Amino acid sequence: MFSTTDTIVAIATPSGRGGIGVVRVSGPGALQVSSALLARRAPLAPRRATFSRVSAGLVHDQVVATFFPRPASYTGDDVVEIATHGSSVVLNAVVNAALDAGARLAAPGEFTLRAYLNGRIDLPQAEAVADLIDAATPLQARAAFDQLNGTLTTAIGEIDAALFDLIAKLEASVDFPDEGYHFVEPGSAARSIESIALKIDALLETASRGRLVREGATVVIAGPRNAGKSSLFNALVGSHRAIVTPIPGTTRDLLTEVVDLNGLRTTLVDTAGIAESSDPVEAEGIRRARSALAVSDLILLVYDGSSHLDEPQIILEATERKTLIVASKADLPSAWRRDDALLVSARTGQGMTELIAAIHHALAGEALTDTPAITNVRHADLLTRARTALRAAAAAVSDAGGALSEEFVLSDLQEARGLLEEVTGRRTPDDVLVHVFERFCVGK
Ligand SMILES: Nc1nc2c(ncn2[C@@H]2O[C@H](COP(=O)(O)OP(=O)(O)OP(=O)(O)O)[C@@H](O)[C@H]2O)c(=O)[nH]1
Ligand SMILES: [Mg+2]
Repeated sequence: MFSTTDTIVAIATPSGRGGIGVVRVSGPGALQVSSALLARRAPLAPRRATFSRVSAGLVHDQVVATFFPRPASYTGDDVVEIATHGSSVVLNAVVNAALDAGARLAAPGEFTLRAYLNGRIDLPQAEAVADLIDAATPLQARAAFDQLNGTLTTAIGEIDAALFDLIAKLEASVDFPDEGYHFVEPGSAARSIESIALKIDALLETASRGRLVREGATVVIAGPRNAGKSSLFNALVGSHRAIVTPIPGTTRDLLTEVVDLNGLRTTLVDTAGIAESSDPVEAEGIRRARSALAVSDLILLVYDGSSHLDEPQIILEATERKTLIVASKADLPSAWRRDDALLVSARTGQGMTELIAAIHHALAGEALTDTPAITNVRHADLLTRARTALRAAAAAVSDAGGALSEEFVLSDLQEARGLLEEVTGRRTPDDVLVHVFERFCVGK
C-alpha cells in the first residue's frame, strides 16, 4: 500500500509568506528531477549548499539547493532540498515543475514514513516528529525531542530483552521435556515476570503526566454570578477577551482560550454564573457551564471575597473533580475567610502568581520538568495490554504450583512481547501506520 520506489515532492515549510521556503524531493529520481529544475548544469555535490536558479514557466527565482545522498538523508533515500524565497507562488511553481519532471506529490507524513520504512527511525520517533512540529509549549517540545532521541525505544528495548530472555529459557524447557529438568523454576519465572511488570508499571506511571504534557488540561472557571470569573479569565489570558460588567449574569456562552501556564498547555473556560434563573438565555448558559464542569480536569470555583458568602453555596457546588476555591476581589475588604481559599485580585494582580502555581500543582503535581516517557495514548494502551498479558502469565505460574506448564505461560509472554513490538513498530499492522501518519501535514 505504501509505494517507496518512486520520487516524491512537497513544500516542506508552512504555507504563507516567509524569508525562505523549502521544496523537498526524495526518492531514486531526486537528483534527476532537481537537475531538470535548476539552471546549474554541474551535478550537485553531496551535502553542500549550492546557489542556482530555477525557472518554472513565468516564475524565476534564485535558490540554494542541497543534495543529501542515500542512506544518510532524512528519508534514507536520495533527497534534494531546494530553498527558494518564501513565496507560495514560487514554491508551487517549483513543485509543479518537479511533477512535470516525473515526481509525485507526497502524501501527508510521507517523508517521515519513508524514514521509518527505510529503518532510519522507529515508530515512536516518527510519532515524535509530529509531536515536535505540533508542540505548543516548550515542555511539549522537550518531551517530543526526548522521544525523537530514542528514550522510549531504549526503555522498551530493555523490557523486551528481559522478556526475550525469559521466553528463551521457557522454550528450552518445552523443547527438552525428557531431560526431566526445568530450565526455569516456577519461583524464578514468577520473579522475572514480576520484575518485567514493574518496569512496565514505571513507564505507565508517567503516562497520565505525559498525557497532560501532550494534550494539556482543561480548567473551567465557575461560580456564582458577578463573582469576578470573567475578570479572572481575562487576567489569566492576558487580554480583555471576556465582557466584564457590574451586571450579574453578564457571561452566557462558554468562552475558551488556550494559555501556557508555567509550561502547561491549558484550555481555560469562562462560564455563566450559576444561579436559579428564569431567563431562558441565562438558563442555557448555566446548562452549558455545568456540562463544561463535567469535562474539566480542574475547576476554579470563584466566589466574591468582598461580599457575604452563603456557606451552603460552596457545598452545593462541590464536585468529585479537582477544585480550587478562589476568593476574588482581594483588593477590597474581605467579607469572609476560608483556609483553603486562594485570595486573588484580577484588578491588581495580587495572588495571581500563587494561583497559577496552585493550578499547576493541582494538575501536574510537583515537577512537570522531568520529562515523562509516555506521552502518547497509543503507547499507553499497548503497554497496558502488555501489562495485562504479564499478569495472566504470572497467574499461570502461580496456579501451576510445582508443575509449571510452560506452554500457557509462553503464550501470554509472547503476547506481551508482540504488544511491545507494536509500540516500536517492529511489528505493526498497516492500519496503525495509516493512523499514525494521518496526523502529519504534507511535506513532513
Ligand atoms: N475591585 C475589584 N472588582 C472586581 C475584580 N474582579 C471583578 N471585579 C468586578 O466585579 C464585577 C463582575 O466581574 P465579572 O468578571 O464580570 O464577574 P463574572 O463572575 O464573570 O460575572 P457573570 O459573568 O455575570 O457571572 C465587575 O464590575 C468587575 O469590575 C477585582 O479583582 N477587584
Ligand atoms: Mg462573566
